[in-house]
Amino acid sequence: MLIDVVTIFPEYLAPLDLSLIGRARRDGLLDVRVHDLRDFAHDRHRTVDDTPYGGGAGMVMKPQPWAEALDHLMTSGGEGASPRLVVPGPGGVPFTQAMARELADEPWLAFACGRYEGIDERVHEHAAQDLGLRVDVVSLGDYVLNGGEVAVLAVVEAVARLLPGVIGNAESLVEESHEDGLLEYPVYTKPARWTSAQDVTRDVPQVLLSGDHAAIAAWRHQQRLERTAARRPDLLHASQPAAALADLDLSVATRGDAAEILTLTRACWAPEYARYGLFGAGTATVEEAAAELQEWTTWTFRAAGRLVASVRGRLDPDDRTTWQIGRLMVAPDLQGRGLGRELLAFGERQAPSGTAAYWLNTGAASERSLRIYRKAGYRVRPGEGAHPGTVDLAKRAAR
Ligand code: 6GU
Repeated sequence: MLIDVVTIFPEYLAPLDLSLIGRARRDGLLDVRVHDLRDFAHDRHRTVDDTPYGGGAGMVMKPQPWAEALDHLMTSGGEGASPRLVVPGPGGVPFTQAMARELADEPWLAFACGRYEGIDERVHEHAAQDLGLRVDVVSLGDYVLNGGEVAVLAVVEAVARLLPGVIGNAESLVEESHEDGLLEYPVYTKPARWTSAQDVTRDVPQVLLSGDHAAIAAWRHQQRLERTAARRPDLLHASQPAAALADLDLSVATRGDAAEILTLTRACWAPEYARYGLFGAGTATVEEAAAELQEWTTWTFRAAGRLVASVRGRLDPDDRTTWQIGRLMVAPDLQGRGLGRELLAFGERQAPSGTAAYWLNTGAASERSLRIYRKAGYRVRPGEGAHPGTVDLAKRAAR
């Protein structure tokens, strides 16, 4: 792969001589050429920027040096060859592992590092329309850097490590965060028991020492789900097509569903946890989630295999005429489509005949849930509910 970088700070790209990328360059897997934009300015001060038309803070990079730099790149490739142009900037599309894979398939990439307030917009048009380049403005994330150079270092590293031969072990590419949409599991090395200078002893999780490969794989998968739910709930909810309850696959939950139910619980309750600082409240572990499956009947609804909704019910242990409904959950990306209301009606229909009342419990400040329940005919009982910070609601059952 050939990589060209145009910048006013060529020294900024020096790290590309180091480590895996440096070795890939020496091995001939990768050719990186760094160009000084000022070499394409012709005045005595090698000026590359000027004040913005329309006013505003800062400086804008002039079209002429950029156009000449790009024209120069075009003549440096083979006959008919042209690079794909990547322009790093905070206003770009988010750079992802998927884009890294896409860029890794290109034979030639060029990076245009903007500084100041950015590059004159006509340079983008010139590159796309006059030179026929594919141009992607790419952002590392929602924060502002001083220029594109650091972003180029990040993008080149993410791309170069995907090139055949750059990393020895192909498996180490697959088994990692973002390659399959989940974050990585926690890792440990020797010693199995380690004591810090503060005299706290910590053991490596027992399962990793067990030699039971299936158990280890299951534990790691569970860790990945929990981490992703806690740190990146957005990754668990890639947008789904509209769904009504009838379109989803219904089953009664068993032990094997406990981990996913816990993940759904966290995803649904994360906003409440954040608002009330309750993190860690409620069901904490898969074991607890599995134990609760024994005390309640839990129904799961899946779309394309993914658990997207769930509800549970049981007769009140202290009053066998009251049907308790709980954990009414709809995945965050499917909320606001009436699924919650449908789920509640479904939960009521599961009550045995002879049920005199339905009972629910929810966060005292959970406006969205309370609205759904009130609309469905539930009334809030005075006083605190079954758990701190909650209220109980009830509704007479039609007999
Ligand atoms: Cl790619 N460039 C700049 N200047 N700022 C950024 C960025 C890129 N990504 C996030 N912030």
